[in-house]
Amino acid sequence: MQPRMLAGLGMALLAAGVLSIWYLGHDDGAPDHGDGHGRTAGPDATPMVAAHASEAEGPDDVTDFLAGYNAEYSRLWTAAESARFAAEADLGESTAQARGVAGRELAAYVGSAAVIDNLRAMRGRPDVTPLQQRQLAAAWRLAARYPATAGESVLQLVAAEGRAIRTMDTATWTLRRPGREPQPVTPEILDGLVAGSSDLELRRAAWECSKDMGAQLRDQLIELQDLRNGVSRGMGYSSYFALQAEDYGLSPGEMLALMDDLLAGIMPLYRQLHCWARHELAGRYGAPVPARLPAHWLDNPYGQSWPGIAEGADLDRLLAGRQPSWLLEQAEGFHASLGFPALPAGFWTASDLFELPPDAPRRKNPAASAWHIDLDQDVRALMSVRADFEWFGTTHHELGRIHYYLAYSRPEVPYVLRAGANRAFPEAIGSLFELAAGQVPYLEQAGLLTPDRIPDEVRRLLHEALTGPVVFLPFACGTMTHWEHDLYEEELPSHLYNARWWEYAARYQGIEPPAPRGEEWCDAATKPHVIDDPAQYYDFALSEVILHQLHRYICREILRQDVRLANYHGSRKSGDFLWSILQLGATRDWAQVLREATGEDLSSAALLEYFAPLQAWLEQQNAGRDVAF
Ligand code: X8Z
Repeated sequence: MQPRMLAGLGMALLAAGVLSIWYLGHDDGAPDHGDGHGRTAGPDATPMVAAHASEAEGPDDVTDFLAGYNAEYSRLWTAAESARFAAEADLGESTAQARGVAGRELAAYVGSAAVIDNLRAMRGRPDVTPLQQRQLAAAWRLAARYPATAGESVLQLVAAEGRAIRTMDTATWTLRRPGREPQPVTPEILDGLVAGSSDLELRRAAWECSKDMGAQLRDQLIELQDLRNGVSRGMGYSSYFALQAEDYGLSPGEMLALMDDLLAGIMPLYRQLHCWARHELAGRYGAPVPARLPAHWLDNPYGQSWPGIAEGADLDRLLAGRQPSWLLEQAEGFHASLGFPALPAGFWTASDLFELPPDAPRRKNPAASAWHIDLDQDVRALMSVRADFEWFGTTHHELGRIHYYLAYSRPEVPYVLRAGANRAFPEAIGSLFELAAGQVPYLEQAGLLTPDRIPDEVRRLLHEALTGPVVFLPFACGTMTHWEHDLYEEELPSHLYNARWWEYAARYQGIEPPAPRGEEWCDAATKPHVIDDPAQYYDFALSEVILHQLHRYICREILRQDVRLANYHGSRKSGDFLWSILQLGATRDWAQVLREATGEDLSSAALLEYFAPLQAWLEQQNAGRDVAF
């Protein structure tokens, strides 16, 4: 092997950490519910959404190849996920090494020349059945991330991703304030300095400090742009963005059109909220009302969320005195009341659910995650549940993901299609149950809310809009997705990286930097997903829109309740409706499934209906003001 190849392989070994998560993207390897007692493999009621049509056997060679592929894929996935779970539950070098090895073995198989040669020969053949075609297409996308047929380029890509991730992980942060000594800080210290501060000079220094890393990442992003596009084009895609968008069955242009359609829907509400926020913050900072929001006026350095402007009610007090285990019992009882099967016993023994004691011999990832270890009945959650309102919603979210995974863990769904209907669906389903968990009638039924403690609706909607989808979509569908599209599909030249980023921030978010940002910076690269979860940020936005469309259908057509005052608990019909979708996995086109389930194509209409009372209030607050930006 050429010395360069050895070096590359060495870097690949180091970067193996990249590989060990590549097959999940930002998804957390979520599992789904076990088919314990209760509901059988399929829904009790007539499915609202048809399962994929049963098919005549396909050609023997394709049937045999897919049988072998699915068996090997599930074997290697199980090993990779088991190692990844162990590494997240016991953070350290040895578990990270084992995770990297197992992740690399899965990547090596799905991207192997033998698999690619078979796929290239079989996909698109007229005698292949539709379900076989979906499996071949899914396998091709998996292969296209790190295809062995790309030879040295893949090693360079893996090494480059490893270097960029190491740059992010080892970055140092220095706060520079006029007339003061440079101060070494951490992201947490910066957050603490900014939250609640009206010192605009400090806020600007902190914001600029958070952008320093971009200058270090700029050249590495240029390399990643070239390598990711080169490898994707070798697999027949027009760009890396095209590879990622194919998960939705969309071309790059179609994905941008979908983003723009969602933005067109949300913009009237966003402009009202933006105008209100500009006046609120100008008052708070004693500054003139600006046409655009200066980025350092906001606590989040990308403006993707606007916490700290209008706080929601303190709902943690609702959980006072409850044990963390009660939150899990309540969440599982909620799903059982929908008719979902009980979780397998193994869930409760293999999961890692509560905070570790301070003297524990290990540390674990504190973020909540749901896991589908074997793409079958081995489902787990990794959490650190505390008795507070956020964890009340999170337990419903993660168990919702787990119910999703197990719903399609059935013989009719091949292993390679045991995934969400698209990348956004697992997050959409988890967040749908989280939304349901926060609804007043459900909280009252759970014994957490009494009529005297019901939070003001507009105040709650204002907080949800500022920290949720209304502020998030312009960033996710606008700035992030359009910029990453240009980076890959249009090969955005590096001397335009920053100009394009701030052009989009102004156009879609109405946000501008505190001072002109030259091309010596690379502010886009300071958003970690640009480096380590690339060209799929729209998943988060689509999950919000999907969940609201499902929620509105359930409320309108099944519960006959207000979308802001619903109680799913005990509604078997809601459970049957959702189960008919969940059990499909990725065996059918997501857009057809959503249209069949809700009677409409994906749109922001349901999301806007949910926030309608807030829009009316904002219009009243902004009377006489110019809402344009
Ligand atoms: O990256 C995430 C999750 C990991 S799946 C924490 N999110 C995006 C972000 O932080 O920018 C969730 C919201 C959007």
